Amino acid sequence: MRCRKCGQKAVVNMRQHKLALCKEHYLEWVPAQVERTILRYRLFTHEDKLIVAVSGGKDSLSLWDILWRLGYQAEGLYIGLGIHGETGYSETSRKLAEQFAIQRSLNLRIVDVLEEYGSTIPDIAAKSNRGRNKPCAACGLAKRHIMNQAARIGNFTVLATGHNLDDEAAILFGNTLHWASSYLIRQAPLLEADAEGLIRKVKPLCRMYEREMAAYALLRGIDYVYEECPFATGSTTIYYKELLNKLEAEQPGAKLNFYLTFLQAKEGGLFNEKVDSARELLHNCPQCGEPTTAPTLCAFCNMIGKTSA
Ligand code: Q46
Ligand code: ZN
Ligand code: ZN
Repeated sequence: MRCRKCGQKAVVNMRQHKLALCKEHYLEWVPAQVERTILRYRLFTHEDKLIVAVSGGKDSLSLWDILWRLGYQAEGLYIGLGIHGETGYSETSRKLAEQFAIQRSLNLRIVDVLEEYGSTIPDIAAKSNRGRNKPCAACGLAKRHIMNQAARIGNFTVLATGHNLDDEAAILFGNTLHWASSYLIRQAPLLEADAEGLIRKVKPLCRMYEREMAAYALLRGIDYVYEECPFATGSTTIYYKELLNKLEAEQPGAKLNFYLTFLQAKEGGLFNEKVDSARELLHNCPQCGEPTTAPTLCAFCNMIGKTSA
């Protein structure tokens, strides 16, 4: 297999794009694809001040690397969840995120949940009855809260996350199975900051296959945490990813097509009449100042309150 650009030996073959590339051209191709997504969906410009949520995994670190190479102003945000597992998941991922930032002289902000709120995510989940077996609901709530708050306090204009095509297609598959219209309306590469105190959220890797990002991290020499969070095993999202991978093996490009035609249908007016009325009911949480629709304290402060009771 030869590189389509230079005829040298190809190291990556993408059946979904009918494209094979050598290392040098692959490392050029990926940032160019991400730039296309940024421009196509008007995610942000070079004037924006970005904060990238980094977990220490291949997607978020590669995203930060690409944004830096493309000349965007991007700082990192690492959230220490206090998840140990067998391999010291949180400790390893923090170390790799810090090492990545030092190597490129980039600024990494760290919010450690234990230091900041007195308990780790698994403890918060157990004490607040939000996760009997899995702390994922509490973890998701805490991450969304901390990301928005860090972005707002740091005067960032955009929060970028490393969701790739496989993540987005699996979420879309789940939302479609349940025809979860309120989620389908909001699933997009860009979520505008449409209320005071909320930050614009973007997913610049939404058109990149997980496999493409793994190849990018490997060829670029990015040292990332290989293990998934120990609580990720057995999740519905992973099951949907496996189903979609089976489909993709039979029909290369099916995943990308599923996601892109969904975005096109939305641009074409699907879901247009529905308005998200919850946005209109936002007020600021009296404890932390974050926007919330809850009647008094926001869901996060409520959850944290239960851990100290
Ligand atoms: S939600 Fe659940 Fe993830 Fe939090 S506890 Fe781990 S698996 S990290 S994306
Ligand atoms: Zn080449
Ligand atoms: Zn609050």
